[in-house]
Amino acid sequence: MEALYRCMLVVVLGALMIEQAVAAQHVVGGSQGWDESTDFESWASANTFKVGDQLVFRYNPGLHSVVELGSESAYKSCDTSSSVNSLSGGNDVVKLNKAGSRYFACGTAGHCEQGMKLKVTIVTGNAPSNPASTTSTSSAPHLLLPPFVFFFVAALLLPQLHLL
Ligand SMILES: [Cu+2]
Repeated sequence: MEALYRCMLVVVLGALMIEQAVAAQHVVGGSQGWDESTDFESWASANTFKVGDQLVFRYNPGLHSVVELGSESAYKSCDTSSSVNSLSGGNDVVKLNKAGSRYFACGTAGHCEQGMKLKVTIVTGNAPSNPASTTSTSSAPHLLLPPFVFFFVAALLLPQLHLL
C-alpha cells in the first residue's frame, strides 16, 4: 500500500506542475489573423490574457509586420517611431510575461491608422482562459486535468499520509 500511495503522490504533483506550465496561445484576430480588416478591439475584449499566455501574430510578412509600442499615447496616435520591439516573421509569438497593458501596431505605412493595432491587458490569476480563443493543443490539458481533480485526489490522499 505504501508504494501505491507514494506513486499516486508523485503522479498528482507531476500533474500539478504540468497544469501550471500550460499557457494559452491567442492567435491575434482569430481566423482572420493580423490584417487591416480585423476588428482587434472586439477580438481583444472577447479574450482574457493572463500572465504566461502567448500572442501569435499570423500574417503575410510581405504586407505586414508587428511593432510593439511603448505607451498608450503612441498606440493612440499610431506613433511607430517609439517602438520597443519589432517582428516580421509572419508567425510571431509574443510571450505575455507580466501583468499590465501592451500595445502593438502594424509597421506598414498607413495600416495602424486603418485600425491595424492592438491593445491587450494582461491579468494575473488562475481563472481559465476563454476556451474559444485558445488553440485546442493548449486547452486540452485543462480539459483533461481540471484543478478540482487535484483537490479531490489530495483530499483522498491526505488521511493516508501518516502511512508513508
Ligand atoms: Cu499591416
